[in-house]
Amino acid sequence: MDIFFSGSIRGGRDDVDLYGKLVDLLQQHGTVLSEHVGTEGIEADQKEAGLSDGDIHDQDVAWLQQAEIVVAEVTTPSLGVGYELGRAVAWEKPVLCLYRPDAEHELSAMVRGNGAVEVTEYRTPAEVESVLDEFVRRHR
Ligand code: 6K6
Repeated sequence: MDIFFSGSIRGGRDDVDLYGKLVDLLQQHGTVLSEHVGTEGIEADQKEAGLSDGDIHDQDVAWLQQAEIVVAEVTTPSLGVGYELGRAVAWEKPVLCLYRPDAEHELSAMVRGNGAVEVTEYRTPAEVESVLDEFVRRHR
């Protein structure tokens, strides 16, 4: 199964270690096309590789289109994550958003109020494991 994982990059990298753990969990179910979102130093790596913002946009949108499911960590607000969620919903992809309710920012109404998006609140990656299992099973 091809999976797109979405998480903040320029919106802030405070949660990068958590994204890495979520990517590890998702890799038990298939190929995480966007696994780089959970990797530290991605901006530097990609600048070194000579990738422009246009290259990154086009690659990510192609992976998003290819993916069978989309999982987003939405606790750190990010324009790019919001954009990817909008595209995924328009393509009628199954979308699961993971949100930590003790966070500084209240979740956007455009996510929580979106009937086409599932939102799960959690505190630790261990709590998400069974949610991911069940979400994958339903959309396989
Ligand atoms: C940019 C220029 C040179 O290197 C970079 C590295 N940046 C990105 N690389 C890969 N994916 C990205 C990058 N910036 C944003 N994205 C996509 O948008 C990812 O799929 C994330 O889910 C989302 C994050 O958006 P922002 O607005 O928080 O950056």
